[in-house]
Amino acid sequence: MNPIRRAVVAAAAVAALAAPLLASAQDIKPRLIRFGYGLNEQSNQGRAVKFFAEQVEKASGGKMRVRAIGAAALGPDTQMQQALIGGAQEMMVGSTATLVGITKEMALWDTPFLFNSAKEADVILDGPIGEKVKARLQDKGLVGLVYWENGFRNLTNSKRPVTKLEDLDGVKLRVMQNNVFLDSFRSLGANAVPMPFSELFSALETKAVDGQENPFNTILSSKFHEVQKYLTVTNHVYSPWIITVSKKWWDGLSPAEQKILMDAARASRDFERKDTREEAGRALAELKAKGMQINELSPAEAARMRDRLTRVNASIGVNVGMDLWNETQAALTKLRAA
Ligand code: TK8
Repeated sequence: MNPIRRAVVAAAAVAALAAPLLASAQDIKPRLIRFGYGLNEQSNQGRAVKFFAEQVEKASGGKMRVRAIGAAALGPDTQMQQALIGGAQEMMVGSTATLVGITKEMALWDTPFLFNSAKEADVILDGPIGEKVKARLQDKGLVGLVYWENGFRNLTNSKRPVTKLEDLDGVKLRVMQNNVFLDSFRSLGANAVPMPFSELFSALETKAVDGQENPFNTILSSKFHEVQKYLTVTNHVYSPWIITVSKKWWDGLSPAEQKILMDAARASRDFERKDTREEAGRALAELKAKGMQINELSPAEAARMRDRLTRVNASIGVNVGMDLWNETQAALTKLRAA
């Protein structure tokens, strides 16, 4: 091969190698992603959003930038959901429970005592049932990427120690904007009031409400221990968070850009669950050290509470659809037998 021809062949080879790289680089445009969330920056939610942002920036060579906006600065969950649907905001993470007004199937996750362990939650949420529920968001203008762990919820209040059902009588309890939670706590005798999370701290502080329920992590990171004296370990329901994207915006992304977001979301899920579980493991002791009085329920009282709470199950089944309900129960039975 003469030198000229060799040079031409070499140049062609370089071009052939570079072509896919160039194509994918063109497929990734400079993007600014407004990513909203409800808790503060120091929370497990805040840490995981930061992790997600770093993954996206790394994978896109700095072209896709995530602006993480916490503490409900873009509004409570329901307001951000509408901003995503309208295309005024790109992404968010929040409770599945606040999505029930958009996708009724999300209420499946609000079923009291649905999961016995985080392991069960992972299998069902990441499996076909979780995918099916997530997919229902699509025709409502949202794309669900992955579920994160909010966690098992526990009860706090400033009025009195709750060690039996009757102690909840007349306790004014903030719940999420969700009928299953409303019905659940009304059936326990509490005076349940729906309220966005962003208003909760000051409502507790001013005693507009007496109590609330959230995972240990959130009680700690939102400093509820400063305004709540009593904590009862109820673990009454496992709460997921879900990352959602504006479908309007998502549909305009290239496959390469969508892949970057999906990969980062999956990585953030693993990071978030690990981080959340580690924190939950020490949060209870920390809350105690900060002055909260911790009450465990006797097995008999736990059973009474469980019995009352699971009375709402029949209506959840009807509401989310009996097929989905039965499929979930069957999957859990199979999982528990394994
Ligand atoms: C944060 C909320 C929170 C939830 C609640 O935006 O509202 O009590 O548990 O995590 O989604």
